[in-house]
Amino acid sequence: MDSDYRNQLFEQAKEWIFSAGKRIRESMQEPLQIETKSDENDLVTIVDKQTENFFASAIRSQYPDHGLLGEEGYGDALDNLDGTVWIIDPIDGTMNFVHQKRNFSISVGIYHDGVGEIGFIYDVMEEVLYSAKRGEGAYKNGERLPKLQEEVPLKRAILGMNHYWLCKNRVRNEHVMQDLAKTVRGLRTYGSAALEFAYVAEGLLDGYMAMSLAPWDIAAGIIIVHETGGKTTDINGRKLDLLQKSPILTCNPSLQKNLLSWLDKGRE
Ligand code: 2AM
Ligand code: CA
Repeated sequence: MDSDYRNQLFEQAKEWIFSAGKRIRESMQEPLQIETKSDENDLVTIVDKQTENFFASAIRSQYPDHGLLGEEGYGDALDNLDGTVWIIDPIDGTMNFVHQKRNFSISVGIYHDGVGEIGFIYDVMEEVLYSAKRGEGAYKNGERLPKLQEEVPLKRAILGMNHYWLCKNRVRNEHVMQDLAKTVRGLRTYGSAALEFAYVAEGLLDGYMAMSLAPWDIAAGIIIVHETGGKTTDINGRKLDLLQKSPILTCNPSLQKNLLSWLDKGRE
């Protein structure tokens, strides 16, 4: 992708994200209409839908040849990532949005022929914007994030994961995962995968693992983490397919081998 064009896309996407964030904050003055999707804990609100619709209309009018993958159904049914494709989660962390009114984000990844070019993760309530362009580093509110250069021993690592790993589950043996939890310094569960990726990029978390994430949960995060030197794969160490859900591990580069070997040990 031509660099002037990429810069123009970056500025345009940033403007839309700030505008969407402002609308979301304003909408929180009104009572929320909450619906459920795949199960009773899978929440969606009118605000998720309005926000995705806002992006979809803006992209279609400004960039009619671009594709869009989105969580709430305003996107295109794509079976490949040819051309320029926006991968958007209008609200990542909807449960936090509904219950806590904080700790949720807008996640926007822009890919060209399958390569991540631009990533944005916007913490809407804190008004913190994480951003990256491929090959140009990652930024937090315009300030460059340092590379993840320091080696982190597992026993000093803070790991993002949720309780499902520690209970009997279909992905990995819970006893092995409990041993991992006891080995690291601490665990955190924030409830917005995109923000958890941003925290890995920032070094607030040394790793984050999730059992099943959709393309829009991770598209921006992969790019931002990559730009600080972090590594993202599925939990078997394989490259991610951004057209389907995957179990993922994103982490400080010094921990990747070790965490993947724990995940390997945890195979039933
Ligand atoms: P969401 O809020 O956009 O639904 C919660 O731990 C994280 O997992 C959030 O990023 C949440 O995104 C995501 N998540 C929740 N349910 C999911 C599902 N059924 N498939 C994929 N990701 C999901
Ligand atoms: Ca969402």
